[in-house]
Amino acid sequence: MNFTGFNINFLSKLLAIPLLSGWGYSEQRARCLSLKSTLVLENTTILDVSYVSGGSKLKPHGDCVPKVRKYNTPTVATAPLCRVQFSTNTSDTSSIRAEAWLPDEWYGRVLGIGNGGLGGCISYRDLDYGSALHFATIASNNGHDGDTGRPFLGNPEVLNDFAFRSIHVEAVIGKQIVEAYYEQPHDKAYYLGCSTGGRQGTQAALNHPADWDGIIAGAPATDFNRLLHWSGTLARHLGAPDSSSPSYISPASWKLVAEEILNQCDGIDGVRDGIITEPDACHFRPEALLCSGTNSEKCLSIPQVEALRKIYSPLYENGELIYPRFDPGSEGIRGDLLNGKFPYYTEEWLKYVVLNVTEFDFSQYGPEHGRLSQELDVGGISTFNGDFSAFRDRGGKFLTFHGRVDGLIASGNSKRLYDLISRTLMMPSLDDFYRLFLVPGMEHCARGPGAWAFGQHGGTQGAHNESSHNLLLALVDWVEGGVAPDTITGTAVDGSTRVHCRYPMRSVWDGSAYRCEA
Ligand SMILES: *[C@@H]1O[C@H](CO)[C@@H](O)[C@H](O)[C@H]1NC(C)=O
Ligand SMILES: *[C@@H]1O[C@H](CO)[C@@H](O)[C@H](O)[C@H]1NC(C)=O
Ligand SMILES: *[C@@H]1O[C@H](CO)[C@@H](O)[C@H](O)[C@H]1NC(C)=O
Ligand SMILES: *[C@@H]1O[C@H](CO)[C@@H](O)[C@H](O)[C@H]1NC(C)=O
Ligand SMILES: [Ca+2]
Repeated sequence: MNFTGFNINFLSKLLAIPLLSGWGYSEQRARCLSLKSTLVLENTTILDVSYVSGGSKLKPHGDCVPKVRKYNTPTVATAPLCRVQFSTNTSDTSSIRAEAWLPDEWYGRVLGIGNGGLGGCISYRDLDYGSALHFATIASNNGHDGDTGRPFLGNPEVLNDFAFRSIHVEAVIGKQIVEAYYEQPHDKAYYLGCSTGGRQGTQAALNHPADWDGIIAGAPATDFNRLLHWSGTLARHLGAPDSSSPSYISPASWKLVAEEILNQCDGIDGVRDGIITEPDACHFRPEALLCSGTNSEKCLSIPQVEALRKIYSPLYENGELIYPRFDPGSEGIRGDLLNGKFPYYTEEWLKYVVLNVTEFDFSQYGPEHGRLSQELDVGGISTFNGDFSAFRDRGGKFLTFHGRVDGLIASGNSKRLYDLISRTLMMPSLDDFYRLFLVPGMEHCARGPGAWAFGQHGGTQGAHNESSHNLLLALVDWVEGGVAPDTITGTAVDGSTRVHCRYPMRSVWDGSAYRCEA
């Protein structure tokens, strides 16, 4: 066994749990393959079972061709493991396709994996990540293949899988597969997801509080209907889908805007490093870019400046806050909120789920569509409810994080959810069971100029298998050792690190380093 790099808490817990030590290779392989005929689970068909030696290249489940994410590129299973592919009927008209990766060296832990966007795609990257860290890891296709909303049209049960059911099936069926294979029940169950996966994790804590002992819900797409409406509205401010609109802002002009925002706000935190630690302290004045004479590429027109004012303000309709503002500093994002197109996810959702049509003219998009989406709340997708009492009372632990240059989901929404839970449970601090880390310079779930890598998904653990630098290991320490993470240290692309603070603490530069202050 190779424990190099694990911190002491994690290690000592590992040693307490029996492994499959008694089995030799051929015995283990035979045991694995026998699952094909011996596993009998409710509503479930075992599609394939294979024993995989460490470092093997695997063929992903075939027909998932996501538009945005490339989850199903051929993947490597780092750990030797038993791979179980299965399908579970969730109703007469819906089913979930999933995989369980059961490592030879198992420490009693189950890990459920979330999805992204409107997917639709099994995250092989995270199956590998979890199983390499000795979790029996389960991931699913969220009830449909691909990253479009088309499968939802006329299929409310498929939508229900996406909205709340697939992660529950991972928990229920996954735990049974684990127990059958290892001949003993699991000890603790964890969940890991970001974006839609963050919403799924939040939904799980609210609706199936017994499923997971610890949940990581990154950059969660909570208040989902309003999130999509906000995205559509931002795009409309820029004239989308008409890129010849006078308020359209070209990529070159966005560069100007980004530079001017840094010019005005980078120094507020005490360091001009290209990162705005607290975007909420940045009161960007776009009129600084207003053309004085004739329009040119180096300045902005009045309609453009007006669009920017709206984008960098919270969205209110009829006096009601719909969604927090776009974080200044997030202009460099990939994704289609600001590029003059109508945002893909809002488009798919409105057509296939809200209006139940295949065509829609998005130049007609307006507040009434946001209201309709919110009123129907199909599948209970909104996931914006502060009542975490059942999850808290059973001892569940919840970790969430949000990048401050997330150009798809405003980080202010995670503060807003924290405050909603706090008010609902009448707990001024949620520290006992719920911690939110705000991450300066982090884009959506990963990337960006900040120190954004902290084990939030496969490929982000770098050289740091320690709970101080890895959120998943930190969660294990919290659930099993009672040691809650006060901070999390992220690693940037250049290898530098930064300590991230839990809300509502602030990250303050003291002249030589960032510290967290109340
Ligand atoms: C951390 O864990 C991963 C996955 O098990 C492994 O590939 C990597 O070598 C480990 N790194 C260290 C420093 O132990
Ligand atoms: C799942 O549903 C399909 C189609 O309705 C059916 O053919 C199959 O027998 C079901 N499987 C199980 C295990 O219930
Ligand atoms: C099996 O399917 C039935 C009907 O479709 C459903 O009520 C039940 O909850 C399902 N069981 C599991 C474990 O998903
Ligand atoms: C579209 O279909 C869903 C069921 O999938 C339904 O809840 C919703 O009310 C429908 N929308 C309209 C505008 O009828
Ligand atoms: Ca700065």
